[in-house]
Amino acid sequence: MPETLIVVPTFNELDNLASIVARLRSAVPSADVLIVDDASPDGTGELADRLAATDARIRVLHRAGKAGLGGAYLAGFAQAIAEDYTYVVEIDADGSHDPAELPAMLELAAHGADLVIGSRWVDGGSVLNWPRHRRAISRAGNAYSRWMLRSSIRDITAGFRVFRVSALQNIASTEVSSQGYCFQVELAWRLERTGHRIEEHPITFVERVKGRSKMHLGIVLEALFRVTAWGLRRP
Ligand SMILES: Nc1nc2c(ncn2[C@@H]2O[C@H](COP(=O)(O)OP(=O)(O)OP(=O)(O)O)[C@@H](O)[C@H]2O)c(=O)[nH]1
Ligand SMILES: [Mg+2]
Repeated sequence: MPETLIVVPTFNELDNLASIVARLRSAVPSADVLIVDDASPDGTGELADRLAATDARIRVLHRAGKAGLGGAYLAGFAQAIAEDYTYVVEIDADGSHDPAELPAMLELAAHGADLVIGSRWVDGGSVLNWPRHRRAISRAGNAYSRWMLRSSIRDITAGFRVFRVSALQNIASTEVSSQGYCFQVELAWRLERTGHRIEEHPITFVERVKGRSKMHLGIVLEALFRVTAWGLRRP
């Protein structure tokens, strides 16, 4: 039975993809890598095909156009479920998340965690090269979500994660509708609410050096709006 599928969503990551994939392959050689590219105009999809052609553990899912991070991950999760993987990993392609942390995160999952979050905001975690306003947005977003959703997760917006596939199946991922940070909040909160075991592993998050961020005000506002709505509806 295949064990671990690493899903790498990409949109215009031409300068980052080869490096992150090489680092993943050396950090967790037994894991399979699925690149989910949304028809990046810069040629990231073609580069992904070339990487896949030289390595049987690398595959590419091409989607027709930019349809958001949430949808890209749901497509990757569907593949992990269909092919009976035990764990599925989320990681950014831009180098912000260090693949060298994955063995420790997978170990926590092997010891029973249903979701392991690579966390910036627990003891030992940190962020490198973020301007003050990015830190403030992340900290405030986490504090607000913890309070509004009565969550005890310190970094609920984090995008570096290991999920137990069977736990994801439990929360009917087809109903997950949000994007961006909100997608991450929604998944973690649903698992927490339904009694799944969640652990946070401290990481050092490094701001991307190459390529452009896809973060924008709309993503922050969506999260604010939805977290508020979920919190108010909470029984
Ligand atoms: N397939 C796909 N990938 C996406 C989409 N939007 C973002 N991504 C990828 O998702 C990952 C995270 O996106 P980033 O632009 O780094 O966003 P971020 O990490 O929230 O923001 P920064 O910290 O500023 O980099 C990267 O690997 C992106 O290429 C999308 O619509 N489709
Ligand atoms: Mg990033």
